Amino acid sequence: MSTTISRRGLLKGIALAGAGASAPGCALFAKASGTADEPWTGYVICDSCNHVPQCGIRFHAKGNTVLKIENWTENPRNMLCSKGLSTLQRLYNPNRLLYPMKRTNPKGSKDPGWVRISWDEAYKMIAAKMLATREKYGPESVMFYAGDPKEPRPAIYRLARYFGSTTWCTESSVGCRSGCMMAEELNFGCPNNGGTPSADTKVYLILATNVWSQPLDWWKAIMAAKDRGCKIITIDSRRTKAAEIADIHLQPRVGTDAALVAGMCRVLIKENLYDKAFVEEWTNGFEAYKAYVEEFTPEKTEELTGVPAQLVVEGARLWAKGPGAFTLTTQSTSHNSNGVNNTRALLLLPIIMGYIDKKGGAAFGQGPKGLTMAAYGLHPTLSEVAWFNKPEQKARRLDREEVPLWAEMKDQVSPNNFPEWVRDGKVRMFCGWGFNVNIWPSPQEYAAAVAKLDFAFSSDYFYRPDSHDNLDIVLPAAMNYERFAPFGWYGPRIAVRKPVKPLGECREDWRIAFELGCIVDKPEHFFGGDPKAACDFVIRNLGGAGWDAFEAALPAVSKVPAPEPGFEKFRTGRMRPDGKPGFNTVSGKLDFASARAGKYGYPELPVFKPMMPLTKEFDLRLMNGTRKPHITHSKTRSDQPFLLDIENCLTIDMAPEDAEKRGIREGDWVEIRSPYGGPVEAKVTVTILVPPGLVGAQYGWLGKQNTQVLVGREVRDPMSGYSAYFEMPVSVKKLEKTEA
Ligand SMILES: Nc1nc2c(c(=O)[nH]1)N[C@H]1C(S)=C(S)[C@@H](COP(=O)(O)OP(=O)(O)OC[C@H]3O[C@@H](n4cnc5c(=O)[nH]c(N)nc54)[C@H](O)[C@@H]3O)O[C@H]1N2
Ligand SMILES: Nc1nc2c(c(=O)[nH]1)N[C@H]1C(S)=C(S)[C@@H](COP(=O)(O)OP(=O)(O)OC[C@H]3O[C@@H](n4cnc5c(=O)[nH]c(N)nc54)[C@H](O)[C@@H]3O)O[C@H]1N2
Ligand SMILES: [Mo]
Repeated sequence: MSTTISRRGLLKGIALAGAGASAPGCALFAKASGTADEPWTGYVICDSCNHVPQCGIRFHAKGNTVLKIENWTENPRNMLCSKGLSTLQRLYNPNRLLYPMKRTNPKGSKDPGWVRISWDEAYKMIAAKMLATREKYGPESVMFYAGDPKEPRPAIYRLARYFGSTTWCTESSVGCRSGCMMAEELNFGCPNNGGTPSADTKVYLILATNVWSQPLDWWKAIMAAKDRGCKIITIDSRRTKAAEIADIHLQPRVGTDAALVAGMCRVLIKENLYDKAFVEEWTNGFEAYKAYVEEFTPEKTEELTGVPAQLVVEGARLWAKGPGAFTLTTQSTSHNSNGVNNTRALLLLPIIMGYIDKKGGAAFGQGPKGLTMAAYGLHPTLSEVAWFNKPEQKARRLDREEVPLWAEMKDQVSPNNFPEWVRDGKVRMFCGWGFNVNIWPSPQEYAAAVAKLDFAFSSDYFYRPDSHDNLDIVLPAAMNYERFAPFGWYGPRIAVRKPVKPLGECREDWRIAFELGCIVDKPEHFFGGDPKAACDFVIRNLGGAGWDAFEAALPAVSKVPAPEPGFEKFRTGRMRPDGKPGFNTVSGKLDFASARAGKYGYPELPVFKPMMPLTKEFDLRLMNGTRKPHITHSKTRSDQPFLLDIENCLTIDMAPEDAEKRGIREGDWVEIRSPYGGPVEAKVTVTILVPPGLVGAQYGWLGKQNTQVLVGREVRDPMSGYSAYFEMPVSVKKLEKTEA
């Protein structure tokens, strides 16, 4: 598949789509400047979703202008989707930020009065503020933040570390995958959210994972397994594509997974289907869990979850016909107020059956030494992750009393109390990369906090009024086609890039972080400001031949040495840093009960807890944010106008019964309210994708269509500090209007 667009056609398309994100009063578009007309071929990584699947893009350029893109077939991830294929529209979008800008009007003014400044001036102002703020209020008062963009992170980790601030946080510590990862680490002693089924897998468990959130090859692998005769069980609150192809679809009400799993485990125990020998030798706390699940009869489980009693039994019996593998959502089960425990419960299913690291079971893959995307640190040595994990740093953390288990386990601070930190003077300055206030519940409160800071800057592709209007400086970031760092990696394989030069004065994020580091600290800590040198350092650290050799090999994707794969690595000490058999948990075993959680007053077992009750007024539950194939968070709308052709406003999914009761039909406009905010306006799709009682929505639409105002800040999972994005009770009423 490939896509080609002409500059003229592109500009026309964008004008029609009315891209709503330009900076007031700035000429932002510069022509791509090429040197020669020689056609050449480049290689980069797609950054459309969350910088994680790292799908490969091959592009054809003339001079410095990319004319056409296609699948980079030699790359292990080589199928571009609608989002990736439209990224050229983003690269040449006339609303791109191209120059550093500073405000000239006081905060709170309607027009910030942005003027173009040089990088020198921007760096001088920022560095002076960083040093003065640290001097006066201590290092923790300077907050470092990266949004969904994960690629800038390794460099920002390093900047925060050498600047000496533990107030380093990301969208993952606000509310992405780290909540589920916390559950994985509590149960397994390491992150593991599963993988695709192998040739020997007999049953595959899809735990709340959305086909549309995954790279295209994910679905292909599952369909291939199904063709081989592998049985599929899907546990999802909606009737998704993954539910449609399942042999058994278990559809618990949102946030009730801990009860469903308790019911299933009770069946496995009563019918003696579980792996007794494995449980005895390799797990901890089984007896306590066994006693806990006693009350979760199939009937009681049905009452709590909505899953028919018979299906609870059948689901458990089918799962016992393993070996079984699983895949776990990256985030959605952590988006309710019992999120970590619901996720821990789901992850007991492979444990109780002993499918851990067995042939055909749940693999515990090990990449090249130290290379871990799990912390989005790319490489712990580059990111200096060890520094953040030292006791003296942990003792200084701003979140240590608010989310103590999180603070112990995670190297990134939980910033969900950012408004309170600003109010109390704990945070004075903000250094952002890809910062979006609309990630948060009640985003207006976070925007107001930004306005109260002494100084704030962020780097971005575009000017986003909600997030940027109260900054002091906005910096233009180079896009994926224009940067060297970081390289893509797929197990032992490493894909370096051959990019174009940035448009205007854009700079890559790694360079911005390193250049600031050179000023506030020492150039020798920051590779003299050179991102490519930093990547070369990591590649050589991994035993690879280095950047130049890897670039010369393009389009082939090079390799670094990696540990031999192997099964049951826990028997031979490969799962623990000390080399002893077992797992890297406190108990040394897989934990049904976690003393680590108990230490801070959380329940040791992954217990069930009811969700916020619905009321007469707020009689539906809002699942605010499940993924769609053509949308990423708040991006990919006006940035890539092709995608607005698919959907150009907030649409919500409603079950036919719920729509009918309210006199609502497909295509009607409605208003949504919650106890915390609204009204939010949306167009309705009537669909069996959602069960009665549940409304599904996309977050990321702005203005009157911004669903984040419906989410209350105080409803959180106490373990992760994450907001209950998927739990809010809402009302939905028909509006008498036909246009947005
Ligand atoms: N209600 C609800 N809220 C949610 C979620 C949900 O499901 N429901 N999901 C949560 C999850 S899982 C996530 S990951 C977050 C996502 O939350 P965000 O991090 O807010 O994601 P984006 O909307 O992608 O915004 C990121 C910003 O970074 C900019 N950007 C993109 N790439 C780069 C880059 O490489 N460099 C720089 N400098 N800037 C860049 C974009 O232009 C954009 O302005 O939202 C969370 N919030
Ligand atoms: N197209 C696209 N792809 C993306 C993104 C994007 O914005 N767009 N974002 C990327 C990012 S940052 C992330 S974190 C991932 C998210 O990836 P996923 O977590 O896979 O995505 P979601 O669609 O939020 O949720 C998955 C499923 O969980 C179900 N679910 C929700 N709550 C519950 C519950 O309480 N119990 C059960 N059993 N099921 C539940 C939903 O019905 C949904 O089908 O996607 C990444 N990929
Ligand atoms: Mo995410």
